[in-house]
Amino acid sequence: MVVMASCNVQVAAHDNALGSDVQVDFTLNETNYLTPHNLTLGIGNYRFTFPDEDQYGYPFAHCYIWYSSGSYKYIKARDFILSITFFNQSDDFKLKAYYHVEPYSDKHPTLIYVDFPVTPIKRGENFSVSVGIRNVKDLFAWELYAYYPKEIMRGLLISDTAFLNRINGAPYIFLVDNYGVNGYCTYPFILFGGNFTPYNDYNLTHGLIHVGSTIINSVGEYPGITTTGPIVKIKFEKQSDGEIKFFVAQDNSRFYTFLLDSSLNEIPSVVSLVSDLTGSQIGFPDGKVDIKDVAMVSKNFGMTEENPNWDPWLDLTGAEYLSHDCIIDIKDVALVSKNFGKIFPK
Ligand SMILES: [Ca+2]
Repeated sequence: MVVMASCNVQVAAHDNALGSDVQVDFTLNETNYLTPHNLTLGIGNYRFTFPDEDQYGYPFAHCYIWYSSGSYKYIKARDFILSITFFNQSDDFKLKAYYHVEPYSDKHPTLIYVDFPVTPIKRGENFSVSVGIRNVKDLFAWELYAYYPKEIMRGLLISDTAFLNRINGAPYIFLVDNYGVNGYCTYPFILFGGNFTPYNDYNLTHGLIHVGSTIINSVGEYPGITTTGPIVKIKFEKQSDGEIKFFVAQDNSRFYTFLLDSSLNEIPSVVSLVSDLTGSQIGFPDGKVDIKDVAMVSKNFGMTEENPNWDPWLDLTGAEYLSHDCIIDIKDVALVSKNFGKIFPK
């Protein structure tokens, strides 16, 4: 390793709504600068602060450090301390703040995904099934209607993920159908701890999950959201041998799963597995995870949101499971690969 006493740093900002770099005022150790700005930094601690919005009013999303070695580091905060140590970071790098990163592409449908455990579950073990949404725009409310075979799996807990609250901090309500008695609800969402019991005895063969959630608007202050992630998690116990199944009721039934935009129109969606990215129609899930899905991620390996062909549909996961970190790397390839061979509905 080449040991250096200092490194060259370029500090920049990028707006992906505009597709170009932008000027923002940032602070380094209480001194103000304007991007782009070049620095020479020695060993030490440096406090960087980037503004909430860029000059066009687009919100801060995250920072990346791009090392000249080709490695990178994701930083979620706009205010952080960067420590430069002699032996492992004395390498030139670019520190970049990104604005307006919306995980949405109109080349793909909105996906309601079901995320099953990747490894086999033994009788007596607990496991979770998550239902989430990818590639949605202006989501204001959602409702899930789903069934599971009660002899094989017993529902233990329904957990609210506070999905509609996560972008604008909007007040919202999370409702659980108490199956003809009274609905349970959370408002604010910690009122009942956000955990509920599933209805295991819906009929002779199946248990039922019927939950919904909506933003509570206040004179236009809280619009619909554009994001990705789990909307609800359900914990089960495996009760007998047999395959785990989870059926999401779709729009051919009386009760069904749907999404609403902020004009209260239904948002067209498809239901499949989290790793189902494509099929015979490119970019449209086909209910199975095969080499088409793996190839689609692999073809875009290394791409970031600065690339003009950036496709957020392929950004499945990050340091945190299913987080949107704006780079297609080995974590994304690994997630699809782990689900290779899975089909939906299963
Ligand atoms: Ca597929």
